[in-house]
Amino acid sequence: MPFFRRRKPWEQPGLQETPEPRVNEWAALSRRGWMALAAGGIAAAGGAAVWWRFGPEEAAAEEKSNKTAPRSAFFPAKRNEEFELDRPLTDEAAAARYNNFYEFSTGKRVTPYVKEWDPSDWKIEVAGLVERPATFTMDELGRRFPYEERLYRHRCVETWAMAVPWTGFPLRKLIEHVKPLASAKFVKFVSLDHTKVKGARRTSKSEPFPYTEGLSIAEAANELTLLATGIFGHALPKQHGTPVRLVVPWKYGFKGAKSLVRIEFVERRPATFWTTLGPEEYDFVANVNPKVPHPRWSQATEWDVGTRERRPTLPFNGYGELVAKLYG
Ligand SMILES: Nc1nc2c(c(=O)[nH]1)N[C@H]1C(S)=C(S)[C@@H](COP(=O)(O)O)O[C@H]1N2
Ligand SMILES: [Mo]
Repeated sequence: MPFFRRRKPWEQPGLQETPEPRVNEWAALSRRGWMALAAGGIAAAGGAAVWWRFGPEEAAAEEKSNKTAPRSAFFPAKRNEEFELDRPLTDEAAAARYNNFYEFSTGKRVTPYVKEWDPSDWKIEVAGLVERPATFTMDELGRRFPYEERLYRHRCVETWAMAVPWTGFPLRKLIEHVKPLASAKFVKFVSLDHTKVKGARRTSKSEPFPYTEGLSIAEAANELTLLATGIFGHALPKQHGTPVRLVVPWKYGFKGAKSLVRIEFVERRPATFWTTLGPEEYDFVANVNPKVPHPRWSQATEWDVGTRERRPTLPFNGYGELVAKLYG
């Protein structure tokens, strides 16, 4: 055994439990992010800003530049009142500034790195073991599958949590449209290829990009599983995974692959990003479970990225009634 080794990108402090959120947020910044933020904070707010945090002007400019332009006719969508929360919504700006998007940064402040990314002219391909493969532009997707809004809880495996209104549609509707063959047992989700995207992180070959996730067909067709195209009544900002991402609210957040370019119906369980990197930390099923600790921290409680309040973690993130049957 070497007596020290270099930290791999996924072993950075940002992935560990967060006993004191603000300290962690600071520690989680990659060196590159840390320097950019320090410069931004000082430029925006003069000497008054705490040097390592964003000033309000910088934050406002950032938010504006990272919204997906233009707001289309699909937003805001009508809220589906069936999905109620047991907690207040997380502050929109807080949720938009505490993200995981490893193609761009290993820190939580993703927004500075998505500025130069131009995701217009997006297409999403649906392929594999289906009767009717299809490719959709975002316009075609919105016209084919009417959007609705749902209030969902979100729980990251790192213990941070939020509660947000997503806009999108049940993945089940897309499944019905493409008609999977009987041999299709799993659905694979593939995120963008960031390697030629301006501003993206220079990732190493040992990181299994493109980011990939997977669900069993039954999980994919569950009423809760969404393809999300918006949040807080507008199109997804880049850092949240513009223009279309997966949302699986009873599972840890890493299952919700962002910026999808391909959905593929397959026979075998697909290899996925985090499960490939650390199967004992990030298992394929990844249902939220307060009783199963991460190897390095407890999952018994979680904290909201807006209020920083801690609360107990709920089994299946509170969605047991709708999904426990999948695992019985
Ligand atoms: N392509 C891609 N998708 C991703 C990730 C990522 O790094 N890359 N991070 C995941 C993790 S760990 C979480 S918790 C959620 C975070 O979503 P949010 O930043 O919109 O809150 O996105 C998930 N989807
Ligand atoms: Mo996560």
